[in-house]
Amino acid sequence: MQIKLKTILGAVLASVFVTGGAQARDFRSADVHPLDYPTVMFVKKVGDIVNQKTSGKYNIKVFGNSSLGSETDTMQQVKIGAIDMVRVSTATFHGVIPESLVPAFPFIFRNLEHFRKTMYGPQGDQILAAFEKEGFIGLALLESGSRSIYSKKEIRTLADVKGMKIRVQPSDLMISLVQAIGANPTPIPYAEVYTALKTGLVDAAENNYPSYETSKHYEAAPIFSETEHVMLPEVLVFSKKTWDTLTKEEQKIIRDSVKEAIPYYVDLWAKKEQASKDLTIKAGAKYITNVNRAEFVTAVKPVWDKFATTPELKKLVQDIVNTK
Ligand code: GTR
Repeated sequence: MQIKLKTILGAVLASVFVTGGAQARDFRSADVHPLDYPTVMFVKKVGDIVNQKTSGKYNIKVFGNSSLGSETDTMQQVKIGAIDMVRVSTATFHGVIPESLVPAFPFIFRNLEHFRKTMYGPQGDQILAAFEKEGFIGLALLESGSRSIYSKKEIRTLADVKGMKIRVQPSDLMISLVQAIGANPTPIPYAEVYTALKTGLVDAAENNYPSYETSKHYEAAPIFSETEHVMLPEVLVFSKKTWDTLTKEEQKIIRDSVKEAIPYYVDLWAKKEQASKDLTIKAGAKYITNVNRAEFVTAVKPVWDKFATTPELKKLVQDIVNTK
């Protein structure tokens, strides 16, 4: 706790400094991933562009490796303006912003192209706009591959996961998803999952290739079974508290810079997925591809009905499904 307080204090002190007479400012952004992970590199890139467009007035400093706290902690700190920005999984907002649930509906995206058309398109904009009423400025949704289950055993059928203890992100939807496939969900913050797998607190976790690799989860759970049950996006948000202190022009610069950096991220992400897969295979991980996905699709269908609770959410779901 003391270490965390020190880090936060350091972050606050580092955020305002004086260069050449004009006051310059670093926005502080949090991430759970290491500093060379695509989401972190993306936010740094946004900072470079903002810096250039504001002639050095603003930049972004990213605090990675969960150093400012878990995704839930940092989301709350952004709400009160103690941190300016955060990049988290949209799962972090499931209990706060109902629209953020929809892209986590299991198997809602047919493929990456479908994801991109909707999440970088009108439905993504609708979801981002919903953040504002809760004190956040939604800046970008980002692709994050698909999530699959990994453990010490091979998973091909529903029978294989029955009764397994599976770590999930702290989200009611993710809990329901794992219950729907007949397993036992355990919500745990990301930074604690490695130990949970190592000690046997859980039998399995689920994530994409880059997280599987960089977190070293593959050491404790060397069999990655491609269930591909969800493609939920990452999200970058800005604190409305800080945002409201900026001029309209500065706000536009930040929004434009985020848009400009997305192609850089998409390229980085594709390369990282491949590199992570290669690295884990070299380290001894095994990938199971012949999963009976149809069984999983049927089992998780009730999750859609449970979380599409209003006419507005049902319409958002339909708009995504109907996008060809
Ligand atoms: C990763 C995601 C993180 C975090 C993590 C988790 O894919 O990028 O933001 O949510 O999953 O499972 O906790």
